[in-house]
This record gives sequence, structure tokens and C-alpha cells, in this order.
Amino acid sequence: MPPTERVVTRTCPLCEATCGLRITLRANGDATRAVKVAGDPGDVFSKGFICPKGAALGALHHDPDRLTRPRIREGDAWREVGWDEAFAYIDAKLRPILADGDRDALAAYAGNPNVHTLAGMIYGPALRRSLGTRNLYSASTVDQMPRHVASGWMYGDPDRIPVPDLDRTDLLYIFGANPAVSNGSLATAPDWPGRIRAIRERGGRVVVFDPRRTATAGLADAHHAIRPGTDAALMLSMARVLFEAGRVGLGRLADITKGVDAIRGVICGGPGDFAPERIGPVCGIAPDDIRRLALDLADAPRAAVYGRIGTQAARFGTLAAWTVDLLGLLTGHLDTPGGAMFPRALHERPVHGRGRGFRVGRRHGRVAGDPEVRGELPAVRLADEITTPGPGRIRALFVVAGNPVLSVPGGDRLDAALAQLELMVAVDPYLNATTRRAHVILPPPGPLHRPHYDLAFYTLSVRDVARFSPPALPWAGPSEAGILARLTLLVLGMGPKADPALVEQQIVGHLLGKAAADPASPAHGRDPRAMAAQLRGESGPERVLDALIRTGPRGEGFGADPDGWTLARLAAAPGGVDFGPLAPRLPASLATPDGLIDAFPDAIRGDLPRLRAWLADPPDGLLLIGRRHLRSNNSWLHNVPKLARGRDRFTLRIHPADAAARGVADGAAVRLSARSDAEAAVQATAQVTDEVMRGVVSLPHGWGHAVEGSGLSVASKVGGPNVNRVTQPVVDPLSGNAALNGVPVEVRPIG
Ligand SMILES: Nc1nc2c(c(=O)[nH]1)N[C@H]1C(S)=C(S)[C@@H](COP(=O)(O)OP(=O)(O)OC[C@H]3O[C@@H](n4cnc5c(=O)[nH]c(N)nc54)[C@H](O)[C@@H]3O)O[C@H]1N2
Ligand SMILES: Nc1nc2c(c(=O)[nH]1)N[C@H]1C(S)=C(S)[C@@H](COP(=O)(O)OP(=O)(O)OC[C@H]3O[C@@H](n4cnc5c(=O)[nH]c(N)nc54)[C@H](O)[C@@H]3O)O[C@H]1N2
Ligand code: SF4
Ligand SMILES: [Mo]
Repeated sequence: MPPTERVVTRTCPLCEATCGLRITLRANGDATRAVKVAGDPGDVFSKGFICPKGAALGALHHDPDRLTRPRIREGDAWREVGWDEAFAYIDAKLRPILADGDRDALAAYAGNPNVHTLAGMIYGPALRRSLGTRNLYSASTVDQMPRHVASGWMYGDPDRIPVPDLDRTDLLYIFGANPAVSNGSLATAPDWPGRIRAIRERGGRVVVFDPRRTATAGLADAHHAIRPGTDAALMLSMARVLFEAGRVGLGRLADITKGVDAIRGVICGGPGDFAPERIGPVCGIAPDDIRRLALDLADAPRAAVYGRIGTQAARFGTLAAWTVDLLGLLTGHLDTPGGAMFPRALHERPVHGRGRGFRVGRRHGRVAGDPEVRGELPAVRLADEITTPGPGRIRALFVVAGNPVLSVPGGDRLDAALAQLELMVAVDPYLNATTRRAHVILPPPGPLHRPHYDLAFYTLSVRDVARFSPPALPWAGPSEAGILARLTLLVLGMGPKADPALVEQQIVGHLLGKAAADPASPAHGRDPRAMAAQLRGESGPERVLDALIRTGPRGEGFGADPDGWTLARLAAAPGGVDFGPLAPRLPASLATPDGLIDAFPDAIRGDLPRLRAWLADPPDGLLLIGRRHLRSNNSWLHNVPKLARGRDRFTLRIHPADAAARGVADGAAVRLSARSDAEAAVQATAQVTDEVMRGVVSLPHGWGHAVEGSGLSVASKVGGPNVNRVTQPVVDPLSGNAALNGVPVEVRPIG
């Protein structure tokens, strides 16, 4: 039979932009392969936009190094086994640990791709809950946890995250993000570059604050090189200017906001504090510029302030996330068209205008005493919680879609710690720097084998949109949801033969039970069992998604609104559905106990002295920041030849004056070490460029694949330094998030 071709559309699962793809599948005998991946012009949101990663989705899916069968490690050797044997093996290793009765001996680390899969979003939490441990970790504490904490304290809900209304704003301030390369984060918008250009074409302005002259800075009207770690101070200085100029005006939100006068008292009261003359030199931004930048925000009819990982994965991450919202609030732009706004996802849970509010610290870490935040402890503590003896020590670890050896500070220490575990299970398609330490690897099917809907990113989109993609290719093995369900039953002590459908029943029962009991739900008062019987979908995740959509704000509510939405109705629109631009949502979507926005939460106020102390004695010398590359995604796309190629991928970028002062020539080998720990070091190649400001060096993360026992045939040859050998276990105390940026370092030539 001659090969046949068909084209399918689906949403790209690789980054937060959620672009629509058109994938050409060629069937040749028994084998079907994705032979071409293009942007989908019919996609309601991305309208044909695609980046080089999306175009490589087929190559990634068909990567010959991708594991397809479970494997068990015996010493240094791996043995491929069947699924039943793999689960029986895990059960046997778990039994004695469970029998000892110390649930804290169990732990989980969830990596970034979980937020890009239905399985990770729906079945991941079930597994984590079933562990019954305080030892829960994730990539969130090397990323965006400060943003959740700021939202939790201000709006009562850590997932109530405002996104810049890119398509309607006249003035956009970007702090610590490089969406021209990252394609955006916590602000889902396909084609950020095009949307930035459109702002300027309609007469608006875009201003970037970044220690490096990034690709995004290149698209903007202005770039301010800011000293790492000073964003919160800069924004508080701008707030002070607004107060002193009498330009604070909350507009519609004035009546539902508390704390503004208290802020004024604190930032304007003391002499010198946060005055532009004092803050300017610390940030590297002229006091007059600070004043003008503040007043421009107040003058602009529509303005949005946006901050991301450069400001959040930092020493004052939560303060920075708070100040981003504070500027919008004080200038009347928050929750208004063209400002920062709150999306309304098709699957959103009902909102009530008030709620129980946000809490942290219900449990604490054993070794360093960090408070739990959103049920998690800081990822930087994982190594110590494995190696420190005593009750509560981690003995068994489940790593789902994570590569913490490369992504978490102290990666080499973690690598050594993992070797001490009695049981490590990795749910991951690759044998890499982290999973090589596992006792068992359970590989999930590839991206074309699974259904897709962006549970995470429709809550962060700059328009209210939704798309559903059915699997593009069939898969005979277990789904990732099925794998996670079986693990859940094992840790509950139900054994390897228990029916994974029990987990789906439990998830659905809980979800529909809550909906039935909630007067704000379209399914209020209905019978959960009857509703469950009506769910449609080919798999557990799809049926749960159907339940979420039907009980969401536009849902059909199991008959309550015959014109409402179901998964089937969404699936009938392959290019997706556009519900239009964002609409104002406050106060209805607040979840604070008093139904007010808390502009000055106690936790934030309590952290200001730490910022003040630091400002009084800021670090001099070199500060390390990260960097992303268009053809990369954290640590795991470097095994696709097209995506790993290129010069300068993991060079250490350094300013000419800093290089000259250290005798470092362009292209020379250098040693990069932490100033607080000279042993925490890597070797890198210097790239001398004034793209980074003086006093700042930049090295990307996610490299360091040349380790013994790696199954990445391409990436392990590329190698590269693991920057997280240099970064330190320093956290933002409010969120437990690692300070990946602004790390004091030293650089010296080698030889
Ligand atoms: N110094 C420094 N460190 C950083 C950062 C930084 O800017 N600087 N950035 C941080 C950020 S923002 C993040 S999000 C973290 C990421 O940290 P991690 O999530 O720990 O690491 P990733 O590199 O995303 O690794 C993802 C893993 O998931 C596997 N995987 C891919 N697809 C799937 C799938 O469908 N199912 C399963 N089960 N597994 C899959 C991959 O093989 C890989 O092993 O890194 C952080 N680390
Ligand atoms: N191509 C590509 N895309 C990705 C990823 C990837 O690895 N590669 N990773 C994905 C993930 S998991 C995430 S979380 C997102 C992140 O998306 P972004 O938040 O856009 O991340 P970056 O591109 O690292 O941009 C952060 C910027 O902050 C700057 N910066 C560092 N320190 C400071 C500081 O103290 N103040 C200020 N103002 N700026 C500072 C850095 O120079 C950098 O330009 O990207 C996602 N998209
Ligand atoms: S921008 Fe992100 S979502 Fe769009 S094609 Fe590239 S990787 Fe995929
Ligand atoms: Mo991330």
C-alpha cells in the first residue's frame, strides 16, 4: 500500500503560548509518523503562529531515545520489564516503608511538564495527596511560587493571577521577562512579538526592565538595565512618587481595597526610604527616570505592568510580584481593559466574592523549618531532607516529569542524595541526569498519543479561549493518567492489582460532590452519581475535563443551561473557541475573608525590613542571572538535534569592562563560582558582550547532560555546564522560592 497522509490539528504542549499546530501524519504500513508540523491558521488564538520548538514536536515525539517500556535498575544496569512487573516491584519496595508508618518518608517532586498535560494536572494531585506526607516538592519553587503567594495574600486565591491585556494596552512595563524568547509565562499569548509590535503600531509604548538587552528589549521603545534583585525597590520608589505627586487613584476598586493608606505611611513616612534619589543608584536607574516612569503610568489611559521569572525567582520574589500589582492598583489600571486583568477559564471553579483566604505554614520542613506554601516545601531543601538522619527522613521519592538535578540549586548535592534513596520512581520518557538515579522508570506515552486541554494556561490567557485536542496517534500501553493512578493505589497500600478506575471515580465524585453543594455552581442541587453517569470522554482525564467544563462558568450544568458547554461541544471546534477579550472580574472573583483586595498584606509588610536591610548594604561584585534560548525548554529538548545546535548556547556572557578587569578574553575558558561557596563552581566559555550590564553575568540553565549513565545520545554529546551547581539554596522566605537570579558569583580565567 502506498503511504497515506492526513492532517490533524492540536495545541502545542511545549510552552505556555499554547499555539495551534497542523500536523501531517504519514501512515506507511504499520508505522505512522508526524512528517510535518506547521502553525494552524485556523486556530482562534495563535492564527498560524509557531516557533522552532513547535515545529520540532514530531521529531521530539519520535526521538529514538524516548523510552517506551518500563525499566528497573540493577546496580548500573537497566532491565526492561513489563508494566505489571514494574508495579509489583515498586509495591514490594514500598511495603516495608509503608509498614514503618512514617508517611513523611514518602516524597514527590513534580516537574514543569505536569502543567502541560491533563494527566499531570488531574492525576498528579491525587498521587501527591495520597502520599500523606509533608515532603511535597515541585518546580514551582524554582519558578513562580512568589506570584501565587502575592495573589493569595492580595486576592485570597493563589491562582487569581492578573495577566497584561496585551491587545488593548497603550503602555506595557515588562519586568524580568523575555517573552520574545520564552514566548511568555503566566500570560498566555501566542506570538508575543507580534502583539508587542501591535502595541507600538497603535501608538502605544513598551518598556523593558532587564539587566540584559534581550530580544524583547529589542522590540520595545525603551530598555532600562536594572541591577538584579532591585525590582521591588524600584516599584516602591515609583509608588512613592505617585503618592507624593497626588497621582494615586484606584478608580472603581477604591471601595473594595484596604491598606493603601498604610502603604503610604510606610513608604513615604521615613526620610530617604524609597525616595528615587536613594533607590536610583541601587537599581542603576536615574531618579528622574523613576519619576517619569511612575507618572507615565498614571497618565496612560490604559497601562499594564507585568513581571516574571527574573523578578520572582529572586531574593525578594514575593515583594516584586506584589509591587507589580500594586502599581496597577494605585494607578487605576488593575482589572480594567488594557490593564492587568483576570481571565475566566471555561473550566473555572465557581467564584464567591469572598472565601477562607490564603494560609501558609500548616506544616514545616524538618531540616530548615520552612513553612509549607500551597502544600509544598522549597525544592532546594529536597537533598537535605533525604540525607539528614532521623524520623521524617525521605526514603522513597516519586519524580514525575522533573529533572531537578539540572533545574534546582545544588544539583550535584541532590544527585548524590538521590543515590541514598531506598526507592526512587521516575515517571519520565528519558534516561537523564535525574532519572538515571531511579530504581524504576515508567515512561509515559508521547505528546501525540494523548488528549490535550490547557487546564493551567486558560486561567492565564490574555483572551478567554479554549481548545481540545484528541490523541493524534493511538497508544497501546498505559496512559500517563493510568500510570499515576496505579502509583496512587500503591501508596494507599491497595496493591498492584487494584483497579485504576477507582482513582477516576474518586476524582469525579469529589468534583461533582462539591459542585452539587455549591450554590454558585450551575450543577447546584443535582445528584453527583447521576451527573457522573452522564460524563462523556474516551479516557479518565477526558471525563474529568467534561465534568469541569459542564460545571464551569459557561457549562451546561447537566441540563441547567442547554446552550452551555460540554467537552463534546468544544471538541467539535478543532481550531478552538474564542470567548472574547477579558472582562473586569473584581470584586466577584475575590476569595479574601472580608471580600476586599488587601493592598498591603501583613506578610508583605513583615518582609519590608529585610528589603530595607539589603538596600542599606547591597552586594557589590558580579551577580549571576539566567537566560533562555528560543530553541530550548528547560532541560529536556536538547536531545533533538535541530534544537540543540548552535553556537553561544551555554556561554557565560560578561560585560567587556568586567572581563577586562579579570583578564578574561572572549572565547576563553573561565571558572564560575558562587561567592558564598567557592566549591560550587563550573567551567564555562566566556562571551564578552555589552548586552549584559556591568556587574552582571548570564548563564542559561538546563545543560549539564554529559553524565555517566545518560540515555540521551544527542544531549550527552552536547554537554554544557549545569549552572545549578553554582546557584545556592537561598530562598525568598515568603514563598520558599529559590533565588536563581542575582546570585553573587566570581569569575576567573582558567590556566
Ligand atoms: N538556574 C536556573 N534554574 C532554573 C531556571 C532558571 O531560570 N535558572 N528555571 C526554572 C524553571 S522556570 C523551571 S519550570 C524548572 C524546570 O524544572 P524541572 O521541571 O525539574 O525540569 P525540566 O527540565 O522541565 O524537566 C522535565 C522532565 O520531564 C520529562 N518530560 C517531558 N515530557 C513529559 C511528559 O509528558 N510526561 C512526563 N512524565 N515527563 C515528561 C523530561 O524528560 C524531563 O526529564 O527549572 C528551573 N530551574
Ligand atoms: N525558549 C524557551 N522558552 C521557555 C523556556 C525555555 O527554557 N526556553 N522555559 C519556560 C518556562 S518553564 C518558563 S517559567 C518561562 C519563563 O519565561 P520568562 O519569565 O520570560 O523567562 P526568561 O526568558 O528567563 O526571562 C527572564 C528575564 O529576566 C531577566 N532578569 C534576571 N534577573 C532579573 C532581575 O533581577 N530583574 C529584572 N527586571 N530582570 C531580571 C533576565 O535577564 C531575563 O531576560 O519560559 C518558558 N518558555
Ligand atoms: S511558542 Fe510555545 S506553544 Fe507556540 S509553537 Fe512554540 S513551543 Fe509551541
Ligand atoms: Mo518554569
